[in-house]
Amino acid sequence: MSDSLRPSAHPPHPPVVGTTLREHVLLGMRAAAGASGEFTSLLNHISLAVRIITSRVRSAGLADMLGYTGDTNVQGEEVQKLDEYANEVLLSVLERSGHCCLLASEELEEAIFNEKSGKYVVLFDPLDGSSNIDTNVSIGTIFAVYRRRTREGKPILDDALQPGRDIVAAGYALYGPSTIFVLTTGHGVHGFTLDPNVGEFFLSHPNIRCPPKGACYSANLGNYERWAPGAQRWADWINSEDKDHGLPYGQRYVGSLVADAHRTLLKGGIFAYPADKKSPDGKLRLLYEANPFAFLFEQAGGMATNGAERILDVLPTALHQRTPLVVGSREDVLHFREFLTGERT
Ligand code: AMP
Ligand code: P6P
Repeated sequence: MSDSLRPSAHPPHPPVVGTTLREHVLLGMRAAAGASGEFTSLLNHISLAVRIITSRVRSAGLADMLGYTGDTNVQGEEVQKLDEYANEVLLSVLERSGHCCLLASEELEEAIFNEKSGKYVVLFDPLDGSSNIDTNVSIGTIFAVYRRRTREGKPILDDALQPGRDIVAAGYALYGPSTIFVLTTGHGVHGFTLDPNVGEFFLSHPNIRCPPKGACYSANLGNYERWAPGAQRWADWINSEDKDHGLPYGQRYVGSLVADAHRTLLKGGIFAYPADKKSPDGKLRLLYEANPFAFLFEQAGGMATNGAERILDVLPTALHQRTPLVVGSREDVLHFREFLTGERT
């Protein structure tokens, strides 16, 4: 048995560059006392769905997958062909896995329940950033996995409405120049890059840590006039000249949460989508956008807030509820919160 597969005592599954995602997940199973293999199989099914989506995203322009289906989704947005396709792939692969008693997607108004299936709940945004699809800008898939709360019988909506702190796995795929799969199962954050010639993900970013402070902020300043005064003061501050605090920060904004959050996770800094007069509850979705990234950032030493409280402590009340989202380096997110609460003016 190769070293990379040898179960080790601590830490649970030490990452070794060159390890495949499959091997990494297998090490995690061996470190989880009493694991039946269902969770491992579920993660491998999610990886399969992402690889299938990748193949279509890569050839979208050729496969006449650009443009719109003419439908609108539960969010009232025009559905892109790739959105629909990615959603279908995830639903099909996860249903066939036999491990999911509940599936919920940004593309579906209602959750899908399967009382004959397993003990896991998967909430996902099948293709985030879809407005960028036709301009060949990076897009992504985001997911969160929970254990069902109800012990037996029919799963219920409450099984999906769990706080992010109870996540058992969270991750995303970023369909950029390469496809990267970033995953946490509560033992740190690890990134895997797809080798399209092999069809496997290989560990390329072991133990991702979000730097304690960054030098870049990511926000849609087009919303500035609609922001609360505290958020406006934060923006004025971070754009001001103050060499002692490394100001002004650079500004980067792709408009795809997965791309902006991934850069912030690796390089540090802050991504902020505050509430505004047009979106008083925020624009991003709590269950399958904010919570997965909040869990990932905290696992990587970063921080995630809605401006008032820790994102992972928010008790969900509806599948598609929105939230303000501010994630990034601890120091940068704390500064934002100080402006929003008035501690800093
Ligand atoms: P299972 O019996 O396979 O459903 O696993 C039970 C629990 O053990 C899961 O909910 C995880 O918390 C943990 N676990 C199992 N397999 C893994 C793995 N491959 N990586 C990390 N944690 C795991
Ligand atoms: P805005 C993409 O449509 C998305 O849902 C996220 O991926 C992204 O962070 C946000 O909306 C961008 O919103 O209002 O800046 O275009």
